[in-house]
Amino acid sequence: MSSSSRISAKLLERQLEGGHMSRRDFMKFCAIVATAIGMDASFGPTVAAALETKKRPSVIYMHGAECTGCTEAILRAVDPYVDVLIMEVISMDYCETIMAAAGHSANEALEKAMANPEGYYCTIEGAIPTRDGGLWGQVGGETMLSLFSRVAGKAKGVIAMGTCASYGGIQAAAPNPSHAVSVGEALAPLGISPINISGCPPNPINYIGTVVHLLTKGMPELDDVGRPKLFFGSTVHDKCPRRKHFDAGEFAPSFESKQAREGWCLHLLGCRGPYTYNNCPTAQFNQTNWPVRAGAPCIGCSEPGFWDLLAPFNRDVRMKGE
Ligand code: FSX
Ligand code: SF4
Ligand code: F3S
Repeated sequence: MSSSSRISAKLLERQLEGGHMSRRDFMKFCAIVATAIGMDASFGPTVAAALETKKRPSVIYMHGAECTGCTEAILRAVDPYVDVLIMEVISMDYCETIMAAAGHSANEALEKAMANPEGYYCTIEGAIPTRDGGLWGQVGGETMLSLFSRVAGKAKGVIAMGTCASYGGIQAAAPNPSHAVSVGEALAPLGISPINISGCPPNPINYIGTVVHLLTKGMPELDDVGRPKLFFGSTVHDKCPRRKHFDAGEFAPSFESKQAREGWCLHLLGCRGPYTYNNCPTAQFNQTNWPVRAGAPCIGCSEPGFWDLLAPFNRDVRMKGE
């Protein structure tokens, strides 16, 4: 069984058990997220109490130029399950991928969410095309540039979800025909400086943890490219289980080699872990696996400019002398 079908099966099992959104699930969610944001799991009840004293904040989740992999990643979040986030912690009042409304009723849902007298937070996934006034990226006949300026401009806070929203991402790769830029760059004239949850896709725990941190402890400390240090404070290389082989000068000669399977370092096969800040080795994706453990090199997917500077898709991956 593939890991995605195993996760789907887990979710189905959970639905059949009718166990979602129970008090037990909520407390478990709080304990896991407490750990993710740097507290001991025993602080779960403290997180729960902090969340329970607040009305669930409204979140508007917008899609720009991207592949929807960020949403796909978060919809598959397991331990903590995403349904607890959506049903108990926040009120996801607009998200094109998961809402039933389409067409005019979707537009109406957005306007209604924006009219909420208590305000809302905005998450944007994807980059923003800016060429020709933004004409190359549109939603419902309005440019993403105009729409996101309207929505994010009124928001209480903005999270850029994924590397595309954080730094431009794949559609900003040379020659960047749509002049796609990050949320921070496109919306800087409005004074908007988002929290960047980078990764292509980002780890769902980094988004969930940031949302809960904002609601319970306020703004997390950010690094110099706008990412919460809690999740992006060390490099993939720092915590990599293949690191002892790097230190011993033991490098796998090919992906299919015995040495690669035995855990030798993938640096000479293009691994960009030493230049990449992310928590993949410790958080893993759904506590299941992550690229380097699966035998693939880190391509630096959480770094600004990775698509042109770090990713080895388009050239000889054996970088001699690195
Ligand atoms: Fe895709 Fe998100 Fe990459 Fe980008 O992820 S997984 S291209 S970061 O905006 O949907
Ligand atoms: Fe570092 Fe990559 Fe080698 Fe791991 S596989 S030790 S991240 S260079
Ligand atoms: Fe991305 Fe590297 Fe982690 S490619 S998912 S930052 S191992």
